[in-house]
Amino acid sequence: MNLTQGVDTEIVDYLLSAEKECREVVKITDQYPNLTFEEAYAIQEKLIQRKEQEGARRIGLKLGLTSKPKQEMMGVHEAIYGYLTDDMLVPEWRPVEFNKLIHPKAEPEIAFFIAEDLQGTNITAADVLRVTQYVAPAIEIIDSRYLNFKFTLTDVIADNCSSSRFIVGNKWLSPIGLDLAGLGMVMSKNGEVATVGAGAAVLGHPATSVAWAVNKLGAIGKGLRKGDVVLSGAISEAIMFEPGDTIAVQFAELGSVSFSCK
Ligand code: 0L1
Ligand code: MG
Repeated sequence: MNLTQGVDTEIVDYLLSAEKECREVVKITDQYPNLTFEEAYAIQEKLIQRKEQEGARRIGLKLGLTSKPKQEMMGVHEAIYGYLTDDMLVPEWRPVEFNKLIHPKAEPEIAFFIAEDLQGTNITAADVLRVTQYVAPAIEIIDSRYLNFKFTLTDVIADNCSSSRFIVGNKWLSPIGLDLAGLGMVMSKNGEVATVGAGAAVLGHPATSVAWAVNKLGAIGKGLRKGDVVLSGAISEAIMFEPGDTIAVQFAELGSVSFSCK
């Protein structure tokens, strides 16, 4: 450990107050340049535990940096994971409140609903699909707490991978028989096409991405639990939005999901 005792708690306080007060802050590696991935995940865990102490419930997992272009941009070869809590879930009919966020961006995702516990270190995409009751269209709102959305990998891991909100559409399908890699997607802003993509943008197949996270968790004795929801990773780049905007994501076969911002 490079961190002296109590520094992890200070960092958690720093990031949580930035989130609560909706203000961006200088990235933590400016002060702690030698922070390791393990330490960053330990800070993330402490941050989620603090949210739990304050009443939030852990309801699943999210994957980040799952596209090769984004990994190359960050100079990394691996995805990252963070946790979803119940207060991040926005019902589709409720507007997203801009004044509770810092500099949000929306990205299209496929959500997995997990029907059985899944833990291990040799988990495959087939194992993930076997325990997935439904997949559904989703939008993740990422809102890095760092100045100008600029950070290193350790910064973003500690910041729970920029997690902020997510919205799930109302069409839920069994993944059996669905070509999730070939599934086309169009994201629009106020009716204008903003980005397009297909499920394969997520590490070749969204279930491969979920399997990667389960194996990472397995290495530290953790796993997915029955009832978890998993956001498998962005299918295209994220787009900015502001009050008055409506973002919609339309999938072939899997239906659509949208939100309005007020
Ligand atoms: O969910 C994501 O893909 C975001 C991961 C963190 C990187 C970012 O904030 O762009
Ligand atoms: Mg995401």
